[in-house]
Amino acid sequence: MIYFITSNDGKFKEAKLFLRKNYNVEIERIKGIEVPEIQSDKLEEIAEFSLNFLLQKNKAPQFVEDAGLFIEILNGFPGPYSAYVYKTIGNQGILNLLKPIRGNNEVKAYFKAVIAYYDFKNNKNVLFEGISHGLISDRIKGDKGWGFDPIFIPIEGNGMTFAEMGIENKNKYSHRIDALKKLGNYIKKFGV
Ligand code: ITT
Repeated sequence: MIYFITSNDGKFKEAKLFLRKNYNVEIERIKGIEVPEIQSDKLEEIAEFSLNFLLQKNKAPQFVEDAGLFIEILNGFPGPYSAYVYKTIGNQGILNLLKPIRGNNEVKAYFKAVIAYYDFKNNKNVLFEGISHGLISDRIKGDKGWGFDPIFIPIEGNGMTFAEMGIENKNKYSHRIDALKKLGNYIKKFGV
């Protein structure tokens, strides 16, 4: 068993389903831990900083994940600031920003997730990265997801947003799963 420390229910559910089904790995969550997040334009730095903070309190097999949505025409915005931007302007705010500049063109974007895992056996941090490429929809579509799911259409998703496809299908294409596969394979090879 390993801990996934996150305040985000959507992330936790997706990871739990995937790791149990594919790697027979159980994850648990400790609620109520306030993890400070540094301001940085690198997801890797943010994730590792949070992990190191947790390790000072509890040396246990555990991981954190930092993720963001990078929109090409906005030079990668909101990227590492995604949680803040989602809270302040939300999906409609992103669509409003894009409206005057998108014309009839596709708006390319990708989600990226970085997992920072503490390998208890070998007493070291290991990072795993995952990416999902896609497009930003011109309107909000679907009610099955969370965060930016209703405006993100993964390349392989037949035109559906993550929020239209639901967790099982989102888990076929998502950045989080891309990173979790690497974590799962690492655990398979080296144990917990
Ligand atoms: P933690 O406690 O794990 O940090 P958080 O929600 O603050 O939870 P992040 O700092 O990694 O997570 O912020 C990532 C933001 O990017 C998140 O709040 C969403 O707005 C967006 N995001 C990341 N992955 C997403 C996904 O799979 N679907 C939809 N939105 C996503």
